[in-house]
Amino acid sequence: MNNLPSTVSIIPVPFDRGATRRGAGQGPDAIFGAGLKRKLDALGVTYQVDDLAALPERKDEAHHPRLNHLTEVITMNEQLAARVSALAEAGTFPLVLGGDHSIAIGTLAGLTRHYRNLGVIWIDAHSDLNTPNTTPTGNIHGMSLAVSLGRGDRRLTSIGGVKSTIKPGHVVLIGARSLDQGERDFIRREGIACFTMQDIDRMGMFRVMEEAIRISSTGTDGVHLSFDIDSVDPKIAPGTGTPVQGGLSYREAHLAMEMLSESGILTSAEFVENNPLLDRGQKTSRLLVGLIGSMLGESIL
Ligand code: 6HN
Ligand code: MN
Ligand code: MN
Ligand code: MN
Repeated sequence: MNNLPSTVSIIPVPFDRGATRRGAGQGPDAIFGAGLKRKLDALGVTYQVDDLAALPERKDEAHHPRLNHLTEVITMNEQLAARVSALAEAGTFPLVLGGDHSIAIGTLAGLTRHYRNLGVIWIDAHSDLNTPNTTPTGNIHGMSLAVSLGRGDRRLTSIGGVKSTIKPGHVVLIGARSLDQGERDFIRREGIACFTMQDIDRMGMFRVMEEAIRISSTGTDGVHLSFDIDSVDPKIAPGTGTPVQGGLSYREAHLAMEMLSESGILTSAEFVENNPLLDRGQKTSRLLVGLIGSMLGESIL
């Protein structure tokens, strides 16, 4: 079974101002260093590498309470939204490499300029549903999904200009095990599908993914995968800034990617929060290359 997208547009986003710990900005280079191109070549995937790397990192002059590095986050995400929107419009499969998870704001803003009813599969230890009113840290990588649902500071929700809004019923969270109180309230209030680690323990990853694929692809015209590497257990993926124990196993993560590949529903993806400064050798970057391979059709047999 092989549902390869026609052309994959790889967009490296060397940005880490949405998080406290620096280092995720070196995530894209580390994924290339761990053999991403070799993997895609071996799979026969047609791809091009886009260049956002030359982006100026604008200095934040003002202080924004509860919105750390707001200026840099806006500058980066406006440019990312424009690129992603153009690449989706051209009919390619945007594959965004982070970078911290605040870049999902730009990715999703770009996609929703193109898709009117986008489904989102969000695999993460966290839910990134904070707003300036609920955030415990002020870090924008903990707010990106809320922003993409139209909640939070207007300077963030307006990124990407005229676009459709993602509907809470088209979003699926997988792997959650560290939620802030405001995020729990958000999930309940909006009725967002959330498969926690406990659900994965009880149902098994196979059934969870069947449900996630059904929910995200029903009534939608595209499905985006937002994969935060901290969803995987830190023993297997140590190179990440906000690790939480009790995460996905190596096989659970791969099974999720394999099932997404077989389903053929994905129209874009991003892999974020890879921090090579915190990695043990290339362990986490290599895992990411493997997961991207599985998502793009690599099979065991
Ligand atoms: N991520 N909930 C915490 C916060 O600061 O809002 C952690 C966020 C982590 C974000 O891993 O993408
Ligand atoms: Mn199209
Ligand atoms: Mn995240
Ligand atoms: Mn996370």
